[in-house]
Amino acid sequence: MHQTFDAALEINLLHANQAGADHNRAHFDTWGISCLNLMSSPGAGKTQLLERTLAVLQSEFSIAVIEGDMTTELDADRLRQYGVPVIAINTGRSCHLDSKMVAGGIHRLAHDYNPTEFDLVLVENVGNLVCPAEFEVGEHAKVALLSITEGEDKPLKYPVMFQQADCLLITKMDLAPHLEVEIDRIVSNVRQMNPHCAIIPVSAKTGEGLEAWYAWVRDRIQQTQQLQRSLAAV
Ligand SMILES: Nc1nc2c(ncn2[C@@H]2O[C@H](COP(=O)(O)OP(=O)(O)OP(=O)(O)O)[C@@H](O)[C@H]2O)c(=O)[nH]1
Ligand SMILES: [Mg+2]
Repeated sequence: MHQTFDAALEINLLHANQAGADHNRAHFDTWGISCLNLMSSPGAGKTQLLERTLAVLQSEFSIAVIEGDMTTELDADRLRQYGVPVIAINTGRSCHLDSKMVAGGIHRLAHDYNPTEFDLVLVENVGNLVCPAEFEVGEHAKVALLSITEGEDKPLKYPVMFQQADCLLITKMDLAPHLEVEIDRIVSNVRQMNPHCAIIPVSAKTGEGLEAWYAWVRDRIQQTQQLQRSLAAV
C-alpha cells in the first residue's frame, strides 16, 4: 500500500518537474542559449573543469553559470573570479537541482542581464551520481563526469546517470600512472549502458582532452543557434 502511494507520489513529482524543465528549455530556445547540465559524484572535478572551460571559451561565447550546491557559495566564488555571471542556488536538504530551482536562477539572470546576449549556460549540479540524472532542469544536453579514482564499475552500479548522458568525461586522467585503473573497462561499461554518448578522457590539471571537450561544447552551441534561427523563421 505504502509502495503504491510512494510510486504515485514519485511519478507526480517527476511529471511536475518535467513540465518545469520544458518551460525552462523554451526560455533558453527563445533566447538562443545552449544549456548544459554537468553532473557527477562529489569531487569528480566539475568546478575545476568549469574553471578551465571559462578561461578558454569566454573569449568566444557569452557564458553564465548556474551553480548548485547544498550549502555555501564556495564553488560559485571560484567561478566568479572568471568575470562571468554566476547564479548560486543552495538546495538545502535536497541532493539535486530541480527545474523549479533552476527557473528561479533563470529569472534572476534575466532580471540582471539581457538573456538574449548569452550563448551558453553551464549548470553545475549538486555532487551526486544518482538523483540529478532523474531531474531534468531544462538542459539541452547532460554531461556526466566520472573520475578515474571512482572505480571502473560505477557505470554498472549507477546506470541512470550513464544511460542519460549525452557526453561522458572521464576525469583526472593525469592520475592514471598512479592507479591500477583500466580506462578501457570504464569505456566498455559505459557502452553497455549507453552506446551513443560522446566519451572524452580529460585532465583539468594537464589539459589532456580539453580541446575535444571544447569542440563538443562548440558543436552544441551551434546546434542551438541553428534551432533558434529556424524557430525565428516560422
Ligand atoms: N589530479 C587532478 N585533480 C583534479 C582534477 N580535476 C579536479 N581535481 C581535484 O579534485 C578535487 C575536486 O575538484 P572539484 O572541481 O572541486 O570537484 P567537484 O566535482 O566540483 O566537487 P563538488 O562540487 O563538491 O561535487 C579538487 O581537489 C581538485 O583540485 C584533475 O584533472 N586532476
Ligand atoms: Mg564543484
